[in-house]
Amino acid sequence: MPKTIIISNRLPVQLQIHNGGLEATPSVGGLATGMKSVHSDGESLWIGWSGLTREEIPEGLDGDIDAALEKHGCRRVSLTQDEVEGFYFGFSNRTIWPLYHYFTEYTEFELSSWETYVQVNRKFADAILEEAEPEDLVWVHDYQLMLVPQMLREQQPDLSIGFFLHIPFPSYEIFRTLPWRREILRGLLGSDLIGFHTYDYERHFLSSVRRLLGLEVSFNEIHMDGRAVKVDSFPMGIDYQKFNQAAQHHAALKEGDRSDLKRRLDQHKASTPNAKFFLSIDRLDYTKGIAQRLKAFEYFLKKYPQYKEKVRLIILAVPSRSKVPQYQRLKKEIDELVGRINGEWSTVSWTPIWYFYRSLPFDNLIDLYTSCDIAWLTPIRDGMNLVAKEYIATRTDQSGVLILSEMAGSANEMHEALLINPNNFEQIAESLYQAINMPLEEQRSRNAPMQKRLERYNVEKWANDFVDSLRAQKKLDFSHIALKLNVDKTQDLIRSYREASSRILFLDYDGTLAGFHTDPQKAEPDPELYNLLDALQAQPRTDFFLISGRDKDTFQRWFGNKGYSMIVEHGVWISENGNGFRMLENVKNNWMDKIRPVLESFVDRTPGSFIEDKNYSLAWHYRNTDPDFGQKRASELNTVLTSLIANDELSVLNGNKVMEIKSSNVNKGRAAMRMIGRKAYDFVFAIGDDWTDEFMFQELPEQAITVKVGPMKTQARYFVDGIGSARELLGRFAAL
Ligand code: GDG
Repeated sequence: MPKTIIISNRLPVQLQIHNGGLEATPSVGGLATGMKSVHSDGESLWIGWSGLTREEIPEGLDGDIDAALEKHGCRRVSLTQDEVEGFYFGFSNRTIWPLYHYFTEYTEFELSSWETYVQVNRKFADAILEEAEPEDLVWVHDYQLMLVPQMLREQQPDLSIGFFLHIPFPSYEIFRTLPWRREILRGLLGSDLIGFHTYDYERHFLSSVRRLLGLEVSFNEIHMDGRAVKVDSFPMGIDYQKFNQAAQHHAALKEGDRSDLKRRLDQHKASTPNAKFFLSIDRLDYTKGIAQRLKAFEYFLKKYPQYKEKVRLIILAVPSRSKVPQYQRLKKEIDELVGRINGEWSTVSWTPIWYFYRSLPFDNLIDLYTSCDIAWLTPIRDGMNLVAKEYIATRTDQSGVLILSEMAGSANEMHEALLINPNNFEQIAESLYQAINMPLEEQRSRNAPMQKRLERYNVEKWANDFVDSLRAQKKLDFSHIALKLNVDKTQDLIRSYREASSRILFLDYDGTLAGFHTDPQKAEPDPELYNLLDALQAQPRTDFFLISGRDKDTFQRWFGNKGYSMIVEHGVWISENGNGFRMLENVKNNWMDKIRPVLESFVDRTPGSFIEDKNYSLAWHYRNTDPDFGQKRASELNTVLTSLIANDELSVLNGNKVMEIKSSNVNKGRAAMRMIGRKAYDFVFAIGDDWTDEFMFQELPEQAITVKVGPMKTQARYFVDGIGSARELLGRFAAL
């Protein structure tokens, strides 16, 4: 039975050696908590680092470690101290983590860390390859393993590979500063499906792919190496039932069965019934804005002194990455801030801040969630923030107020919370005031819809959605697009070609026989292409047409003395066997003076774009513009033109980085149909790469062999990878 292989830096259990024996504790953190429920059911294997370096493992303990991990469905990747330094504390946490959270001032670019990152990613990939069968599904998690998908793809091209990024993907302007930006993108693109928490992260990623790799993105799919990579957003949920039921269970406990923490919290509540508890829970990380929260708390106390002795801030900061200097500095800063604020504001009966620097057991976490009136979660940047969701899930009576940072991914789904900008202390103070004074009814009306959503889109649904989407992507492959011309099918084609008594071929030029050039006039034919076309021309049973949107003068210059047959400007002009061009369709061009100024205004405002003036059509080229900007302008132009062209006489063709306006009654399909009607052809073939060729693919009879160049959505029956394969196929026809 195919299995799911989950792969992340850390395993869901952490091993520690205590008094010579092994101790397994659950890992803290969003990823481990979330995926645990997925891992627990079904056939699945989790591969990751155990938390112990090679050097830390006493001799003879390896077998016990493996056995302990196997009990949890886990397999470890063994890492040395140096590898953990360079890969985890180095590249992952001093380069990627700060960069992706927009902390550029903390970002270090160390070649040696990068090299270790590559080496360790290779180790993870090798560990997967040892276990993976071709039918298995591999789900790679997070920023520590961004090169793994490509490493797997190279070794096992048919594997289903999904990748999910748990942190933000930054805007292009930030991402481009990374010296290894292309390597990272290529690493990720080894996947079949790449998931992000929000659409913004997805959008940033696609923009970087377009700009840095120059790959074509159509909607949310990237086409490369004959594969389609899908990019989508899947906002991660929580195990709602687990949190909700734990809260219900806690509420039902008799006093004697409650935890010490809960009893202390209850005592304080009882002694000052109107007092409010603010709760802040995070890993101790500079992205979480804990220091800013402390300062904002003090600001609030100064602004609203009436709340002195009436509010208390409970901070749980879970130790994290304490070997990284910024984290050590942050810890010191927070210790000092808590000390100073408590020192300045405390009274005999009141300490404004309760500060826990440790990881608490799950039940204590529930005690905190259920006892605090206001959850104050205001990260500076956060991929998602599951704590916000967990807080809402535990509010079984629907009371409680969530103050949430706009910069957390979860803010996209939790509109009913009080959303704030974590840098705006004034707004934070106002929100705290509003939260303290919010009537219970309002609290409930805000929390109820959030609970409903969290219950429905829980972590299981999230994981299933991702896995279903990955399976669908793999199954679809290109069958929805066209069949790839494989070796067998090509043999069949060659046979039909050989056996046919009369053949006709329609060959598009740009993007099919020749590559694109920044200046279209420079995309002239090379000697190899002339040889190929000459050979086809010499075959007595073959008629072929170069069929193009280009102007007739260019083709006359390039092919005029060759005697090839040509159809240009999408079917306006035809030249057969070296005779001059004549009009094939009767078309008007009196509309051009009206449309040209519109295109000119777009040229002025879109650096790099230009107009190609043909006899019966106008084309606006935007290949040389900034890709995102060009795309944006193209859709703007489309809107403008659609409103200008109110009748059916003109149509707009969206080609490959070109928009062309021409008479509606002219297209390659119509022209090709006129040609095949003139003789009884028993082999009809058309090949092309863009939208203008789709007219041929649509209109030619069903038995025609239609071939798209490039794996894109098409009406053609087959596709080939690129110009090289197109020429190779024609070369085989020509050799017969
Ligand atoms: C990354 C992204 C994204 C916390 N303290 C204790 C404890 N926790 C648990 C919480 C929660 C998890 O840890 C923290 O999750 P977050 O989402 O808030 O944050 P990160 O660890 O930074 O996670 C984040 C996440 O990945 C998922 O994709 O949301 O943006 O940064 O589940 O309950 N659990 C226990 N004791 C604690 O003291 N038992």
